[in-house]
Amino acid sequence: VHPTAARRPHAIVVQSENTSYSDEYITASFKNRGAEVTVSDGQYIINPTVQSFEFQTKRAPSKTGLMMIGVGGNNGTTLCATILANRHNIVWHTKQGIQQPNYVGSLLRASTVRIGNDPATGKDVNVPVSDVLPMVHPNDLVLSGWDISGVPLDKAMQRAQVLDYDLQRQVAPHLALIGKPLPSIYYPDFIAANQEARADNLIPGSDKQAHLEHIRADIRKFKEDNGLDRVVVFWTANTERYSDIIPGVNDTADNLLASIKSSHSEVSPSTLFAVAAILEGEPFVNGAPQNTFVPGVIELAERHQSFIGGDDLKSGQTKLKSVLAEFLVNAGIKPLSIASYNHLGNNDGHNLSAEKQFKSKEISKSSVVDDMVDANRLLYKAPEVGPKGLPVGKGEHPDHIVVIKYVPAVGDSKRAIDEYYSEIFCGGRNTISIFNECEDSLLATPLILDLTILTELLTRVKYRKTSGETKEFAPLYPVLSLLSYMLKAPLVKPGTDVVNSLNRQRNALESFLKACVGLESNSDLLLETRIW
Ligand code: NAI
Ligand code: DG6
Repeated sequence: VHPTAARRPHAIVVQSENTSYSDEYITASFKNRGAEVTVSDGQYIINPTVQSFEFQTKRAPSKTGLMMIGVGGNNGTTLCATILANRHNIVWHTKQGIQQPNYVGSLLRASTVRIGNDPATGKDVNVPVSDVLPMVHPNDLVLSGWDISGVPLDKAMQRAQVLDYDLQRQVAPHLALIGKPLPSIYYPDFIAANQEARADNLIPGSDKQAHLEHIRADIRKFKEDNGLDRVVVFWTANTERYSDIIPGVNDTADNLLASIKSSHSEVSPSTLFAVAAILEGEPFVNGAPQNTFVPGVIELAERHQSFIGGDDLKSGQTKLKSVLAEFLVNAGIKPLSIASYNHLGNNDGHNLSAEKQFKSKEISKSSVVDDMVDANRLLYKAPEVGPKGLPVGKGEHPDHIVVIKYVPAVGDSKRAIDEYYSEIFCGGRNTISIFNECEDSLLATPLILDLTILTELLTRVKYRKTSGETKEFAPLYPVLSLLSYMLKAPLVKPGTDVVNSLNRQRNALESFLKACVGLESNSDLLLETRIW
């Protein structure tokens, strides 16, 4: 057991008839309150609804492995090095002084949630988010992964040029023990041609079925060798181009499996990794923007009840945008244009300098303001209604452009400039310009940890409806939209709305964690402070 792994058995104990504890489970009852709204004669007719549920959370966190695809890249090596620095309590010298390892930037390990008031003082009581339910500690993750580049991780960390020299120097021997990434699959058509020089660590051949079996065997072996209960498979490799969605090829689970058998050219490496994880019953998270989750993958995940989440880590510029755009629209101010530019000089930037890979990133970076705009039809005109009563187009929307340029000199220190140009009172105009130095991999790494740890937790949570006929506890729906806070273009259950607002995403997550221990959702009503 690592020294930092010592944990209290019950960080939170809820004393209520809604919550019960056994050695194995925390069980909590929960009322899901909503409202059904219909429009009649220009009036909104609202019927409040309530459904009763129970959540059952297995208390013991799984012994969890994290297998990253792209482990030899900037994110992969930064994550491995910083976990090792935390685990071995490596401190290092910077020009400012001595630096301790930490998990700053992790929602789970470095932010808190309000759980109530101290009756003696009336003050809020806040606890670390990671204390609400039992979660894996990042130091305990067992690390491995694949990379098309065979450079061992200690050298790959140096190549990434992210961490301070003194940390690199001390952590290198620990990283060297992980050694060389597992060989991976490389289909040159999916990533930029400028990546070819890295591709020296490949699973031989071009038979996609054989590749799938190889990856599945890697996952099984890693699990067995390390006595793991759970392996989270995480794509933090290069951004791929979009795959074409072709009827008969990748539109259903069976067609996709057949296309893998026939080595169809439109099956991407990331889709193959997702299928391997699903067939092994292990969760898969996509940290990049491409459409790994073609319809056939989602159907396969449903069929195997295997968890998936994505797409694309939301680290710097887009995270700020999801807050700022919401702030403006919710303040009744109308953004007319959002112009987002950034330049960066790491290998991600090099790959994104190719048009098709840029396109994938452009799509994920552009969708992030849609729901805020759609929610305010006072500011933005709704779409016209067509002859069949259906909306035509998307309605009024701010102009929104995304530009990415590759400037090698700045390395991993991406510089992002955003201009928000808005209409204010009586035809006035307001311009907000932001310069944001996004230390790319240092912002992204804690998100990978949060996604991994939350994903593992969500595999331990089951639910059942208790209104009507009570059924057996069942796992959550395979698409883990509760991960949305960390993702630019959240994958959601087909047919349901995407929520991009960072506040709403966080609120959903906090409310869910609280519901699992029988606590009420977040309320800022604070009635006791408003009444005598
Ligand atoms: P990177 O280019 O440093 O690392 C990617 C690694 O993937 C490379 O080592 C490359 O050799 C490897 N790779 C490429 N194809 C592979 C395959 N088929 N199998 C195994 N390995 C493969 O990139 P970085 O900065 O680590 O980012 C990783 C991904 O995460 C990119 O897609 C990026 O767009 C995305 N991302 C990064 C964020 C950040 O702030 N760093 C934030 C949001 C997303
Ligand atoms: C250029 O934007 C490179 C990208 O990979 C980003 O660094 C990454 O997607 C993070 O983007 P953002 O918008 O969340 O800072």
